[in-house]
Amino acid sequence: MVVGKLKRNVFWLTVIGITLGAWSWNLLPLIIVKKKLNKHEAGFVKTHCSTDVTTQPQNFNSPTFETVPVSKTLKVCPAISDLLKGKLNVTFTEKNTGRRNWPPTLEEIAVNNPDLQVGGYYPGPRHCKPSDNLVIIIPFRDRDKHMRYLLHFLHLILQRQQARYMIIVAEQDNSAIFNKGQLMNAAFDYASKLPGHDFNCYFFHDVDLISENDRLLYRCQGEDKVVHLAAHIDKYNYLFCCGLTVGGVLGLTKQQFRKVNGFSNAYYGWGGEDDDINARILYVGKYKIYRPGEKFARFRMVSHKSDSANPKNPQRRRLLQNWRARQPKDGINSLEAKVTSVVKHLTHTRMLIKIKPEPK
Ligand code: UDH
Ligand code: MN
Repeated sequence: MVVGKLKRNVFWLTVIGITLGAWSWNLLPLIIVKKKLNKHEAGFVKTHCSTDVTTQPQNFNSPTFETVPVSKTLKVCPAISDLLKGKLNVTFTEKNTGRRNWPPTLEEIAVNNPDLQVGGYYPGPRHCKPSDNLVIIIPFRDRDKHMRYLLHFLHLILQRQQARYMIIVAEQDNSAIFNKGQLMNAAFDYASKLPGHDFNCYFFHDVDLISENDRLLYRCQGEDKVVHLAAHIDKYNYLFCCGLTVGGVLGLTKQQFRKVNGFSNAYYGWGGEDDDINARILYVGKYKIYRPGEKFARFRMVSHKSDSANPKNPQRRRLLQNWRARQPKDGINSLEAKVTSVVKHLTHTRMLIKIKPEPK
């Protein structure tokens, strides 16, 4: 009798044991999955509000998903950005890039620079305030390929330098002899009056020059000196070219450019306008010229022939001799060029400019 009761108890205990064992064994994987899911979801919920956590694994460190607090009292960006790379691979040969179209199209450049705003305006990094409000002015006609090289490299360089900037391409609207000074003065006039902006630093930039190092800063250096960046160019074996000139890439503050009355409007064809503003800078503005050392200040020029509608100006030496007499009334205060259209691309603002015809 006692033995029979014992047997029955063992039987029921075994049944209960097996049932409990099977139940917990079945539950175990569910508990593990649940734990994993909770951990996974927590990350997404906190960082991204993503809708589909299972099919879209995201990189939490991706800058696209970074939530940056919007603050009106941003700190000034550090003097040297920590995004700089140093020496750049500047090449104009397709096969060195592994890409099919080189230089990239304007559309590709826009896609590569998703933070650009219409008109080629970059408002600066989200977490700090750039020191300058910078404009890059590019005198231009019929150098489409050069422009795409420059826009490709320059946007990346300026954004790594944590600049706030706009790029303006100042294009002559006819096939008459080129007048670089009038184009650059007209673009300065436009940019300096643009509502909603207060641009204080202007770099005048040949379309065919590309900086080989992003440590060369596109930045104004105070009111007592202007900045000449393009002193060492591969085409001239990186020798400081041509003695006096400030050609190629030149930066002035708004105040400095106004003080010297901008560029002369009188130089038609190649040469002279840079020597002329060099004299204005030294003797009217009494500014120093800051030239960063050759270690960083190195440029490549896209190779080109001289343009038939930009022949050497035979008058350039004669004009330069009387630069001082002309300076007070030849410049931004006497500009007669007319802006015929302004088109705002994502990558740049394109101005078409009708220059004053050359006096006969
Ligand atoms: N520019 C144009 N289109 C022109 C002429 C000039 O866009 O038709 C602009 C452009 O920004 C260019 C700048 O003006 O970079 C200066 O003109 P340039 O590049 O012709 O001047 P550079 O001093 O030319 O480089 C030297 C003469 C080249 C002769 C080469 C012979 N091997
Ligand atoms: Mn050139």
